[in-house]
Amino acid sequence: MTIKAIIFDVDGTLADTEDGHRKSFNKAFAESGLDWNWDAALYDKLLKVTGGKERIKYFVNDFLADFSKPDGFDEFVKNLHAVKTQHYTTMLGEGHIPLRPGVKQLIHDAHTAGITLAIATTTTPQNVSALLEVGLGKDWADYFAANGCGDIVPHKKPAPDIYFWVLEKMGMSAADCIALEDSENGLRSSLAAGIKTFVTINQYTRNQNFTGAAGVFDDLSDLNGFYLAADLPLPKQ
Ligand code: XBP
Ligand code: MG
Repeated sequence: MTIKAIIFDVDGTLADTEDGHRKSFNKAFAESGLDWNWDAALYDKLLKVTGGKERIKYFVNDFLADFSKPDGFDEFVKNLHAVKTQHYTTMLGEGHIPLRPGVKQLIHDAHTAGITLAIATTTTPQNVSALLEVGLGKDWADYFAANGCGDIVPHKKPAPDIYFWVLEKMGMSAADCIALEDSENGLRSSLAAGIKTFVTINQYTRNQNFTGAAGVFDDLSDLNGFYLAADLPLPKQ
């Protein structure tokens, strides 16, 4: 079967972003007068829940027994998260988070070969723009036939909703595509949509369960090895 499309997760897959997210959450907490601090060990646990707003709610509900929620808690979380997004996109705009090895080359090679590209992420659309504007240039969106982000679907990963949304947008079936993910939640999402999935691990996800993945790699620095494993007819250019 010829692969017609590659669907990319963003956080952890295109770039090692999670510590940037974590620091931006902490800046937003401090700026809002909250004494919350998410260190790497705690953040590792909080990553069980995808989506920044959902993650804040998970923290409050499961880790902060004594916190009395303000009236309009949803609005409170939304505002806190907007401050976080502001810090995070500023950090990206300053070029602090590069694309992972091989990612840019893969996108160029696949695009040149006429393979359709798409994004399926739980993160906020502004975050994707800020990351890829720096990583791929201001015309980054021209590479992607579908850009599935954040709140566009009701249920975030590990639910398959975002992948179904992207498949529909591309007008393709799951069998035409492969997905690239970095986490167990992401893998569950793409597999539940019926998409063959390859995983590149990172610091936060290396010990997760990747049963069902078509292949697990440290990263894409050996791009030709990945093309071979994924059966992609791409010469490294
Ligand atoms: C990773 C996530 C995201 C980010 C935070 O998603 O779980 O929630 O940590 O993003 P993916 P927001 O790997 O699917 O891209 O704060 O913008 O929600
Ligand atoms: Mg991810």
